[in-house]
Amino acid sequence: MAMASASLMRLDTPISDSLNDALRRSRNQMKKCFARFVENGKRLMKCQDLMKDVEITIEDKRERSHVLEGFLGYILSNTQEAAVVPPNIALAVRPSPGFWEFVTVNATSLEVGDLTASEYLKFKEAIFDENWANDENALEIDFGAIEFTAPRLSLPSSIGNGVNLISKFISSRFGEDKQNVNALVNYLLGLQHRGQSLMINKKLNTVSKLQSALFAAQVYVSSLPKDTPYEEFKHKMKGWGFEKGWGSNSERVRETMLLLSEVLQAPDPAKLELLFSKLPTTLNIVIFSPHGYFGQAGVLGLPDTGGQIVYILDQVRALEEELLHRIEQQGLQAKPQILVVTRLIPDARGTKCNVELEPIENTKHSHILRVPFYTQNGVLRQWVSRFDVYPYLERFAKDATAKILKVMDCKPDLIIGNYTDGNLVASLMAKKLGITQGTIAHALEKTKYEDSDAKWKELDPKYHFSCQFTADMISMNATDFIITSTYQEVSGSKNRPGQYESHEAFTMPGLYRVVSGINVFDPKFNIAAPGADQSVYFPFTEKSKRLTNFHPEIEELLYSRENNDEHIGYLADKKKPIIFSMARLDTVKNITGLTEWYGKNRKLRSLVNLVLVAGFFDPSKSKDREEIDEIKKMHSLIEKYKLKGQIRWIAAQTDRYRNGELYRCIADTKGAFVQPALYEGFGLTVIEAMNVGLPTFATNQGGPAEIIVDGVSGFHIDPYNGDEASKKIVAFFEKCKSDGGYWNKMSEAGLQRIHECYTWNIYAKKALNMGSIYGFWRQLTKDQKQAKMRYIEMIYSLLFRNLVKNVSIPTEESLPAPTAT
Ligand code: UDP
Ligand code: LCN
Repeated sequence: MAMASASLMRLDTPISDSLNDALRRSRNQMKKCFARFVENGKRLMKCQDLMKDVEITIEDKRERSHVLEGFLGYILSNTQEAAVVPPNIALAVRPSPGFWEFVTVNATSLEVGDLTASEYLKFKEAIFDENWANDENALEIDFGAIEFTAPRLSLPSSIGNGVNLISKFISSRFGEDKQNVNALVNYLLGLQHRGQSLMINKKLNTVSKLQSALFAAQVYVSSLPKDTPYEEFKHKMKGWGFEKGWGSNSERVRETMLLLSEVLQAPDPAKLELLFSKLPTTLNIVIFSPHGYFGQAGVLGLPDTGGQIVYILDQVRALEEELLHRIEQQGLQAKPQILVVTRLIPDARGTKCNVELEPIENTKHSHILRVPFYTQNGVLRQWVSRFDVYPYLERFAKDATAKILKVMDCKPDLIIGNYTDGNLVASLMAKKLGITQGTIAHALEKTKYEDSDAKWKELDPKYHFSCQFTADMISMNATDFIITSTYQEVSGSKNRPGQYESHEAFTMPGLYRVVSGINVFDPKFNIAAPGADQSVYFPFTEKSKRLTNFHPEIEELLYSRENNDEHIGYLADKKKPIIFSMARLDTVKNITGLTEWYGKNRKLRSLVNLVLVAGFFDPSKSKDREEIDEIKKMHSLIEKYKLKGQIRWIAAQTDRYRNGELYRCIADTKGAFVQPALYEGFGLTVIEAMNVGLPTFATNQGGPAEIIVDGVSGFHIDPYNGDEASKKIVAFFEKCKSDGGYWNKMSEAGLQRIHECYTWNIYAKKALNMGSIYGFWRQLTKDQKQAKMRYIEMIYSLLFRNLVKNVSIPTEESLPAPTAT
């Protein structure tokens, strides 16, 4: 649940006046409705609860739609949450993404009052902890109070377009004050590689000296044949004060010089953005992903080890390729280095997670560096859940920093964190070394669990959300830029707040109240969607590329009759199309939900078989709390709905090449992929399935709702309405029966969507441009950043460190028996 404080976005005209009028016009009905809201006993109501009560109270359909047609309907349908504290009801209204309004309505008099975010949160707290709500000195966190001069976007449609906006802000600052142009000269003077200056040296330490030298040099390079190598005229350049990095030949040098001259003369955002994409600002990158089993083989599908690893490894390959391309164009001989830093797990269970340095496949210079977690007793040997990693992170950050500096033999230019733990460690290291930082969440847990903030005390023993949300808030604020996969990740959709938006204002009664945690209108947000490795996930129609060597194994995997360690259940009718899903066996992935929908829908069962790749079958072999529950649930559903003969449950699969072929074999059956998650941050399996040409049904909760255009490039399903979801799947297969071309049409439309929007090359270009431009922006705004960092340091030292003490550290004995993987 998120809402804006005074420093965040509100509508120009407060809603209270119009709401007053609207309530007056339907006074009798509304009195009954508000009385019901109070009487029904629910203290924290969601939009659907309010609507249900209205439906019960105003029974006559025509009368009801008359009341709801106007402003009242608009307010109630945009209310995300209502805190009922009789006789008042406080409404948190979200008229559009990122915009919030708070009002209170007295249920007896229907009197309306405006509320600030802080006041609204206090109402809400009263439901959970009355003393805390009344404590005048309860801790309030307000980043908006520090950032009151920071530029903000104003249109929801601009959210996620940060680089674009930052170029505009920089341009206007150049226009306002020449001092800011000097900052660019200083930035260029700071560019270096292994102690060697790049672009310019100290000779050109003022704007006017740089402009004059650029003028002279451009006249000279323009007179050279276009392809003259830089080496042939580097002495001449040095004479003016120029160093390497302008381009590999005279033409490129001329282009870059012209761009800089134009920017110095009259700043223009588009030219500025282009200039920064050409500067040699980034040669060495560190990417943090501490938790997991992080490896290149044998780890996928294990608890906590899914898309984040796939994403990072593909990301590294794409970034290295783009870096090599840029370095070549810049005329440098440098070797880019990318280090993915994760934890070293001595009990590696057959994986390479106990190896300190491992080259990354299909790259030239990139490595995984593993650094152990320490406890008082020495190195922590075993895997721990991502929810329990907090006690080890501070020491990990320190050890990792020392190790990285040694392995790289220089400071990195950019640090990118992944997920809560990686982002926190990245923040600690970036602060220590003064380096540009980017963060990636993959998924913020807060929106995955209903009321996870307000009910934190209940959930903390299992999930340690007090640590997680604090760590997330620290790194969201410390970082220079944030990469997100979709728009919805930042600010959601019309009806659902975004993952970041849910951190704008929230409360954890008894701990702290956040009135401004992150602002989704901050220009640090950038959407750069990942892709899928197209050498692995290519269309099933590309017959010559098909990995037919896997076919006998896949045939066995899908259709053999016996149960073994890899599969249970069987498919009696091999001719039916298959609906397929593959995910970690987390509650949120809702694989059990899909099994139940299938079990309940006779028609669906008669049309298709169900194949699932997920987790293990033996709960005693799992170490993960949620996975154990889900395994048990799967077995009971198979029993309850008598699914044997129609379901194949396959254990977690670790070979992505074979998985790629498995998706294609499912496409051969003219089947479909179903992603039923209760919530999905992005959803790489959705992209993988679409890349092979498998028609896809995916959850409407989260990233997939944006990846797929419903009914055009696939289908949305509502995971909270299984009957409707399974009917939608039935309708598809029935239509395929009556219309011979329909399956192919949907398959091709999915592929088209992928090619237009989801490739790694587009991603790498965007990410490197972010590193470059935000590196300069942080210099330009360093005073404000310093003030904010001080605030963050206090939160870290006084809050976070204490919260971490509540997370227990496992002893060897407390762990279940090792899992045979
Ligand atoms: N995956 C896999 N084997 C499994 C389950 C998943 O290889 O048993 C892969 C899947 O192909 C995808 C990733 O793990 O590449 C899961 O990513 P997604 O974004 O769908 O979900 P996450 O696990 O990150 O929440
Ligand atoms: C984590 C998730 O939960 C998925 O939704 C994403 O696709 C994956 O990371 C990669 O970003």
